[in-house]
Amino acid sequence: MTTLTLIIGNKNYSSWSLRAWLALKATRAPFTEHLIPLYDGDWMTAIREHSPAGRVPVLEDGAITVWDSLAIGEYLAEKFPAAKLWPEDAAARAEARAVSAEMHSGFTAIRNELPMNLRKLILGIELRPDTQAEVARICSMWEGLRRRHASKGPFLFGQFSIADAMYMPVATRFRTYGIKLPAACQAYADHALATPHMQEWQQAASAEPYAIAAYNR
Ligand SMILES: N[C@@H](CCC(=O)N[C@@H](CS)C(=O)NCC(=O)O)C(=O)O
Repeated sequence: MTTLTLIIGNKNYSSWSLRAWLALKATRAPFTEHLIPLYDGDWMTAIREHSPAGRVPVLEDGAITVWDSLAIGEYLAEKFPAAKLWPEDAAARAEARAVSAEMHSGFTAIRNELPMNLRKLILGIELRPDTQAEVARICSMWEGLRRRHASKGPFLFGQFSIADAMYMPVATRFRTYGIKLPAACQAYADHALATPHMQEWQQAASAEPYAIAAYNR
Protein backbone atom coordinates (compact mmCIF):
# COMPACT_ATOMS: atom_id res chain seq x y z
CA MET A 1 0.00 0.00 0.00
CA THR A 2 1.50 3.32 -1.05
CA THR A 3 1.30 6.39 1.12
CA LEU A 4 -0.95 9.12 -0.16
CA THR A 5 0.53 12.60 -0.14
CA LEU A 6 -1.54 15.74 -0.58
CA ILE A 7 0.35 18.84 -1.61
CA ILE A 8 -1.55 21.96 -0.53
CA GLY A 9 -1.13 25.71 -0.22
CA ASN A 10 -1.61 27.88 2.87
CA LYS A 11 -4.59 26.69 4.87
CA ASN A 12 -5.65 30.29 5.45
CA TYR A 13 -5.97 31.17 1.76
CA SER A 14 -5.99 28.09 -0.46
CA SER A 15 -9.63 27.29 -1.08
CA TRP A 16 -8.92 24.62 -3.71
CA SER A 17 -6.55 22.86 -1.30
CA LEU A 18 -9.28 22.86 1.35
CA ARG A 19 -11.70 21.13 -1.02
CA ALA A 20 -9.31 18.28 -1.84
CA TRP A 21 -8.23 17.95 1.80
CA LEU A 22 -11.84 17.60 2.99
CA ALA A 23 -12.53 14.89 0.40
CA LEU A 24 -9.37 13.03 1.43
CA LYS A 25 -10.18 13.33 5.15
CA ALA A 26 -13.64 11.91 4.46
CA THR A 27 -12.04 8.70 3.17
CA ARG A 28 -10.38 8.19 6.60
CA ALA A 29 -7.26 7.01 4.74
CA PRO A 30 -3.92 7.98 6.31
CA PHE A 31 -2.02 10.54 4.28
CA THR A 32 0.95 12.84 4.43
CA GLU A 33 0.30 16.54 4.09
CA HIS A 34 2.88 18.66 2.32
CA LEU A 35 2.22 22.39 2.58
CA ILE A 36 3.90 24.84 0.21
CA PRO A 37 3.38 28.47 1.32
CA LEU A 38 2.11 30.32 -1.76
CA TYR A 39 3.96 33.40 -3.07
CA ASP A 40 6.77 32.66 -0.61
CA GLY A 41 10.41 32.13 -1.65
CA ASP A 42 10.76 29.56 -4.41
CA TRP A 43 7.16 28.41 -4.08
CA MET A 44 6.48 27.89 -7.78
CA THR A 45 9.56 25.69 -8.26
CA ALA A 46 8.44 23.70 -5.24
CA ILE A 47 4.96 23.16 -6.72
CA ARG A 48 6.32 22.29 -10.17
CA GLU A 49 8.38 19.51 -8.59
CA HIS A 50 5.01 17.83 -8.02
CA SER A 51 2.87 19.07 -10.90
CA PRO A 52 3.69 20.77 -14.20
CA ALA A 53 0.37 22.63 -13.90
CA GLY A 54 1.98 24.71 -11.16
CA ARG A 55 -1.11 24.75 -8.94
CA VAL A 56 -2.19 23.16 -5.72
CA PRO A 57 -3.74 20.85 -4.64
CA VAL A 58 -1.86 17.83 -6.00
CA LEU A 59 -2.42 14.25 -4.85
CA GLU A 60 0.38 11.69 -5.13
CA ASP A 61 -0.42 8.01 -4.81
CA GLY A 62 2.78 6.10 -5.59
CA ALA A 63 3.49 6.64 -9.29
CA ILE A 64 0.12 8.32 -9.84
CA THR A 65 -0.14 12.11 -9.69
CA VAL A 66 -3.53 13.82 -9.77
CA TRP A 67 -3.79 17.59 -9.84
CA ASP A 68 -6.93 19.73 -9.67
CA SER A 69 -9.38 19.52 -6.77
CA LEU A 70 -12.26 17.97 -8.70
CA ALA A 71 -10.06 15.35 -10.39
CA ILE A 72 -8.66 14.48 -6.95
CA GLY A 73 -12.21 14.06 -5.64
CA GLU A 74 -13.07 11.75 -8.53
CA TYR A 75 -9.88 9.72 -7.98
CA LEU A 76 -10.62 9.32 -4.27
CA ALA A 77 -14.25 8.37 -4.95
CA GLU A 78 -13.00 5.55 -7.20
CA LYS A 79 -10.23 4.41 -4.86
CA PHE A 80 -12.33 4.48 -1.70
CA PRO A 81 -15.88 3.45 -2.71
CA ALA A 82 -16.83 2.76 0.91
CA ALA A 83 -16.40 6.46 1.70
CA LYS A 84 -19.34 7.23 -0.64
CA LEU A 85 -17.85 10.53 -1.75
CA TRP A 86 -20.62 10.73 -4.35
CA PRO A 87 -24.27 9.88 -3.51
CA GLU A 88 -25.23 6.26 -4.24
CA ASP A 89 -28.42 7.16 -6.06
CA ALA A 90 -27.68 7.79 -9.77
CA ALA A 91 -29.91 10.87 -10.08
CA ALA A 92 -28.50 12.44 -6.91
CA ARG A 93 -24.98 11.54 -8.07
CA ALA A 94 -25.53 13.29 -11.40
CA GLU A 95 -26.83 16.37 -9.62
CA ALA A 96 -23.95 16.32 -7.11
CA ARG A 97 -21.50 16.23 -10.02
CA ALA A 98 -23.35 19.09 -11.72
CA VAL A 99 -23.34 21.41 -8.70
CA SER A 100 -19.69 20.53 -8.03
CA ALA A 101 -18.78 21.35 -11.64
CA GLU A 102 -20.78 24.58 -11.37
CA MET A 103 -18.59 25.59 -8.42
CA HIS A 104 -15.40 24.42 -10.07
CA SER A 105 -15.95 26.34 -13.29
CA GLY A 106 -17.96 29.29 -12.06
CA PHE A 107 -18.90 31.74 -9.33
CA THR A 108 -16.05 33.94 -10.45
CA ALA A 109 -17.57 37.11 -8.96
CA ILE A 110 -17.56 35.55 -5.48
CA ARG A 111 -14.09 34.15 -6.01
CA ASN A 112 -12.72 37.51 -7.21
CA GLU A 113 -14.52 39.87 -4.85
CA LEU A 114 -14.33 37.70 -1.74
CA PRO A 115 -11.00 35.82 -1.65
CA MET A 116 -10.77 33.20 1.10
CA ASN A 117 -9.02 34.46 4.21
CA LEU A 118 -10.05 32.38 7.21
CA ARG A 119 -8.28 34.57 9.76
CA LYS A 120 -9.94 37.85 8.90
CA LEU A 121 -13.49 39.17 9.38
CA ILE A 122 -14.27 41.85 6.80
CA LEU A 123 -17.73 43.13 7.61
CA GLY A 124 -19.88 45.76 5.94
CA ILE A 125 -18.72 45.08 2.39
CA GLU A 126 -21.13 46.26 -0.34
CA LEU A 127 -21.40 43.38 -2.79
CA ARG A 128 -21.39 44.08 -6.52
CA PRO A 129 -24.61 43.05 -8.33
CA ASP A 130 -22.96 40.05 -10.04
CA THR A 131 -21.64 38.84 -6.67
CA GLN A 132 -25.09 39.27 -5.12
CA ALA A 133 -26.60 37.22 -7.95
CA GLU A 134 -24.11 34.41 -7.32
CA VAL A 135 -24.83 34.43 -3.58
CA ALA A 136 -28.55 34.16 -4.40
CA ARG A 137 -27.94 31.27 -6.84
CA ILE A 138 -25.89 29.35 -4.27
CA CYS A 139 -28.44 29.88 -1.51
CA SER A 140 -31.28 28.77 -3.72
CA MET A 141 -29.25 25.68 -4.70
CA TRP A 142 -28.39 24.83 -1.07
CA GLU A 143 -31.98 25.37 0.10
CA GLY A 144 -33.41 23.16 -2.66
CA LEU A 145 -30.92 20.37 -1.99
CA ARG A 146 -31.41 20.50 1.77
CA ARG A 147 -35.20 20.43 1.35
CA ARG A 148 -35.03 17.33 -0.83
CA HIS A 149 -32.33 15.44 1.07
CA ALA A 150 -33.05 16.44 4.68
CA SER A 151 -34.31 12.97 5.62
CA LYS A 152 -30.91 11.42 4.71
CA GLY A 153 -28.69 13.70 6.78
CA PRO A 154 -27.53 17.30 7.30
CA PHE A 155 -25.36 17.76 4.17
CA LEU A 156 -26.36 18.91 0.67
CA PHE A 157 -27.21 15.38 -0.47
CA GLY A 158 -27.86 14.00 3.03
CA GLN A 159 -24.51 12.36 3.71
CA PHE A 160 -21.25 14.30 3.22
CA SER A 161 -20.17 14.29 -0.42
CA ILE A 162 -17.68 16.01 -2.71
CA ALA A 163 -20.38 18.67 -3.28
CA ASP A 164 -20.05 19.73 0.38
CA ALA A 165 -16.26 19.89 0.02
CA MET A 166 -16.62 22.05 -3.10
CA TYR A 167 -18.88 24.58 -1.35
CA MET A 168 -17.07 24.72 2.00
CA PRO A 169 -14.90 27.70 0.96
CA VAL A 170 -18.13 29.52 0.03
CA ALA A 171 -19.49 28.89 3.53
CA THR A 172 -16.26 30.30 4.99
CA ARG A 173 -16.55 33.44 2.84
CA PHE A 174 -20.19 33.95 3.87
CA ARG A 175 -18.93 33.91 7.48
CA THR A 176 -15.79 36.03 7.13
CA TYR A 177 -17.49 38.69 4.96
CA GLY A 178 -20.63 38.73 7.15
CA ILE A 179 -22.98 38.06 4.21
CA LYS A 180 -26.64 38.11 5.29
CA LEU A 181 -28.26 34.84 4.24
CA PRO A 182 -31.77 33.36 4.26
CA ALA A 183 -32.31 31.11 7.29
CA ALA A 184 -32.03 27.73 5.54
CA CYS A 185 -28.89 28.80 3.69
CA GLN A 186 -27.35 30.08 6.93
CA ALA A 187 -28.28 26.84 8.71
CA TYR A 188 -26.43 24.73 6.14
CA ALA A 189 -23.38 27.04 6.23
CA ASP A 190 -23.31 26.89 10.03
CA HIS A 191 -23.52 23.10 9.99
CA ALA A 192 -20.76 22.76 7.40
CA LEU A 193 -18.43 25.14 9.25
CA ALA A 194 -18.92 23.28 12.54
CA THR A 195 -17.87 19.88 11.17
CA PRO A 196 -14.75 18.47 12.90
CA HIS A 197 -12.64 18.37 9.74
CA MET A 198 -13.41 22.00 8.93
CA GLN A 199 -12.66 22.98 12.52
CA GLU A 200 -9.33 21.15 12.31
CA TRP A 201 -8.43 23.04 9.11
CA GLN A 202 -9.57 26.36 10.57
CA GLN A 203 -7.41 25.90 13.68
CA ALA A 204 -4.37 25.09 11.57
CA ALA A 205 -5.08 28.15 9.38
CA SER A 206 -5.30 30.36 12.47
CA ALA A 207 -1.91 29.10 13.68
CA GLU A 208 -0.14 29.52 10.34
CA PRO A 209 2.75 32.01 10.35
CA TYR A 210 2.52 32.98 6.64
CA ALA A 211 0.60 35.95 5.29
CA ILE A 212 -0.09 36.99 1.70
CA ALA A 213 -0.27 40.80 1.64
CA ALA A 214 -2.50 40.99 -1.45
CA TYR A 215 -5.21 38.92 0.25
CA ASN A 216 -5.02 40.82 3.56
CA ARG A 217 -6.98 43.92 2.67
N1 LIG B 1 -8.83 24.33 -10.91
C1 LIG B 1 -7.80 24.13 -9.91
C2 LIG B 1 -7.43 25.49 -9.32
C3 LIG B 1 -6.19 25.38 -8.44
C4 LIG B 1 -5.69 26.74 -8.00
O1 LIG B 1 -5.91 27.76 -8.67
N2 LIG B 1 -4.98 26.73 -6.88
C5 LIG B 1 -4.37 27.96 -6.38
C6 LIG B 1 -4.32 27.94 -4.87
S1 LIG B 1 -5.94 27.91 -4.16
C7 LIG B 1 -2.96 28.03 -6.86
O2 LIG B 1 -2.29 27.02 -6.98
N3 LIG B 1 -2.48 29.23 -7.11
C8 LIG B 1 -1.14 29.41 -7.55
C9 LIG B 1 -1.06 30.51 -8.58
O3 LIG B 1 -1.86 31.43 -8.48
O4 LIG B 1 -0.21 30.45 -9.46
C10 LIG B 1 -8.28 23.14 -8.87
O5 LIG B 1 -9.49 22.89 -8.82
O6 LIG B 1 -7.47 22.55 -8.14
